[in-house]
Amino acid sequence: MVPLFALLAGGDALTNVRTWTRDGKHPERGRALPEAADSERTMTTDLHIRGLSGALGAEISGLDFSRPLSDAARASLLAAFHRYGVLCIRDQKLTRDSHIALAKLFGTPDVHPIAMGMAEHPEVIEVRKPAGERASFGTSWHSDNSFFERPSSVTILYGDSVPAVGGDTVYASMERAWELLSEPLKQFLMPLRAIHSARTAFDPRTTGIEKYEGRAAIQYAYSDAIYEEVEHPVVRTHPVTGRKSLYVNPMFTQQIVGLSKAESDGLLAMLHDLSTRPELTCRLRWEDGTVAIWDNRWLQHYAIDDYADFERLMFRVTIAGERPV
Ligand SMILES: O=C(O)CCC(=O)C(=O)O
Ligand SMILES: [Fe+2]
Repeated sequence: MVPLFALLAGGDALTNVRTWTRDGKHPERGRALPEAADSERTMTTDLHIRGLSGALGAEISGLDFSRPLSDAARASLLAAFHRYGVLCIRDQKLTRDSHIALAKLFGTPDVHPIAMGMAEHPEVIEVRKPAGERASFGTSWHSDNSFFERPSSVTILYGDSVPAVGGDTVYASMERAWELLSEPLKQFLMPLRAIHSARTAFDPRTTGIEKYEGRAAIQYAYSDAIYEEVEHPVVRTHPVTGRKSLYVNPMFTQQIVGLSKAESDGLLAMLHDLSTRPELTCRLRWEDGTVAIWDNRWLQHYAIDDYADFERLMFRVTIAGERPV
């Protein structure tokens, strides 16, 4: 695994993020996910952290990704990442190289088999949405690349130039979704596996042939990868935190193995409704220079397509993950 994650494996690194209430008392809430004090300003050794919602997500200040991070800043960043799931860091100026260097804190960058990387930087996907067009990249609920045998663990997305309003990204906690299920349903889901494939999202007949013919701002490569199928557990355990989460998403999960199509469709639809309730979400508003870092192993996200008149340019790197278990 990634050596830096090993820092956290001992379980102590979360103590780098010290959360204090306004009256200076440490709130002992007895649960692993964001504490209720998230709505307040919280302090770490190096960073200021502000929760984005009661469920997940935090905005962090005190970091400059154009220079190497100190060991303490790196440990605090990783600790906050595992606690909040999605981190929002503003006012950064990332080059493609510094973006890749930042991504490497989390592991080895993927080279996507379908969405083409940049000529000089194959690990970086330029996500450009021209003015006057609808957005199409990530515009429904999903966990990045869950159709890979080893789905992307982490995504690092950089907002280069974004509209003044619109184009937010919404995240949902699939750990909270799992925690909220009844015991009988948990027991039923625990041993199940599901088939994931890129075919509905990337089939040129649904996603548009022009992306495969170099006639669109975003470029896709046509290959068998679009139609391959992989099986993953419906409930997975996070390799670093040990916490469980639901691991199905409407973009890539095709069917639960062993159930009829009708049973699977019904069950997936119900799980999807439960796991994207507003109470389980947070919403990230982009500015030029915002970096978002999120964990695909316990989050889903949705890129909101509400800025047709405006251009939006993002750069994206994902990290090769592990086989879900
Ligand atoms: O453009 C966005 O806000 C997110 C798009 C997306 O789903 C991704 O980069 O993985
Ligand atoms: Fe995505």
